[in-house]
Amino acid sequence: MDKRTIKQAAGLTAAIVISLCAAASLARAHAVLEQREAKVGAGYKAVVKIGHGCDGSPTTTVRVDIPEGVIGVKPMPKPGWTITMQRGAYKQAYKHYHGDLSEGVRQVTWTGGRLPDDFYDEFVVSTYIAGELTPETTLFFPVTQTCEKGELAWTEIPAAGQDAHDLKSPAATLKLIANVKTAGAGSKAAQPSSPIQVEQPWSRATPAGTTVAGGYVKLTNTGKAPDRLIGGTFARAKSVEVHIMTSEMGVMKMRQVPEGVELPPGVPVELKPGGLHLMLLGLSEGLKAGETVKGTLTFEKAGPVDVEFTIAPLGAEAPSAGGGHEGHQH
Ligand SMILES: [Cu+2]
Repeated sequence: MDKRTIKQAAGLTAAIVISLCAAASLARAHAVLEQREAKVGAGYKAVVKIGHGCDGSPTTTVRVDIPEGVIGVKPMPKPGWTITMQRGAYKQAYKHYHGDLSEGVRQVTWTGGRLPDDFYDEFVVSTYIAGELTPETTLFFPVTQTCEKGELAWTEIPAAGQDAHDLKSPAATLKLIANVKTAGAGSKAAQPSSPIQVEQPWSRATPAGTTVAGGYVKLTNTGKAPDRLIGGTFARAKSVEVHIMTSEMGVMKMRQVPEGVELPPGVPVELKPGGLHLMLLGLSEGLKAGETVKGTLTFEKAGPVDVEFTIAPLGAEAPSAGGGHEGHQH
């Protein structure tokens, strides 16, 4: 809010002051991305919108920092502006169309132009959102706008648990979403007609203080095309991962299977203790035998399917279907 607005607002009631502030912050809109949602493992055209100068002064430089995991960066040439790119190493290698990338463009700067305060412009970069990034997380694109007089740094990134709305000059945000292909005809009605047959998802009662549990289920792909179990949700868990237990030199080891579980047509696949399983991570409260907990299973093609996990007794090797199987407990 500029000084003039503060003076005007000073004599008014609190309610009006609040609405003036809202209007003022809208007028001084943040540097934002046109498209604020992007799929992981897919191309993304980042369009940075600059809607005003620095307190009336024309914009002469726009600099965008490229977040980790945004790869294959290529700015679109912009008449009247000179584009410079700073390259650097990524924290890890990312899969891209032509093989792994471990370095690339980390910053793009447009200079030499002049964008008067009364005009609006877009600064465009073609990118690819690495498939290794996690859906339902947010990426931050810090944008620095230099003007003939002054500078605006839209570079604030919220700390864990902080609301981005509380920041004075937040970086542009991009929400990541899962790259789930729509399941054939009538995607809304996909669930009842999902070709994946789901048999009794279950988990086990957890000892006191445990915050992880295994999730098990038998899946049969009754469709004609292969599909893949890529994850899911569990009402009482922070996140769900696909894991496998393997015996290496007689020692049981567990590792994540980021590519998920292949479901070839017609072949039943069982997630069970000691093998493939869902890892239910960050449980908000323990699981008790006899409970049911809601969740979803997410398939690459069939999409998300709502399920209910039944909780079997501690140490059970199979779901307690109908309650008659207690004798199998070890
Ligand atoms: Cu596990």
